[in-house]
Amino acid sequence: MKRVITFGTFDLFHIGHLNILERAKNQGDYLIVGVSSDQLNFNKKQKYPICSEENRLRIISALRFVDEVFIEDSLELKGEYIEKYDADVLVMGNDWVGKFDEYKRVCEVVYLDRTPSISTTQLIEIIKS
Ligand code: C2G
Repeated sequence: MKRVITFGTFDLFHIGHLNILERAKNQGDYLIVGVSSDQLNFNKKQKYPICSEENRLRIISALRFVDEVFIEDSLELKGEYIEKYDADVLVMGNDWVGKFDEYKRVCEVVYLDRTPSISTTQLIEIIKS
């Protein structure tokens, strides 16, 4: 059984999130998703996501093709998470191309194309205007 791991904030869940998770699952048999904590997002962007980590985690865990979820507390712990969850494949969106190549030592690393023309930031801008 091939175990796949991926990470993300998944704030204001949209079709780009759905596409990447579905395609991540298709890279193997069992999909584990690390949902970035509120604090991780604040540290990275100086703002909190709109939806709380509890709610983002519940949304992701309700998806048919997601098998397991956990809260990702730090971007730097990817190696530990890969080991802990015994992942064979790390999937990331192609906005991260090259950034996670160091994990090729421990598992397969796959970057998938993002869905064009949609993002949480863009949704926020449209709603605001
Ligand atoms: N995504 C996508 N297409 C879009 C928007 C997002 O494929 N139009 C993908 C991203 O590439 C990512 C996932 O959806 O793989 C989640 O996106 P974000 O919530 O923006 O998460 P991100 O900030 O990339 O991850 O360890 C990584 C961190 O957890 C943050």
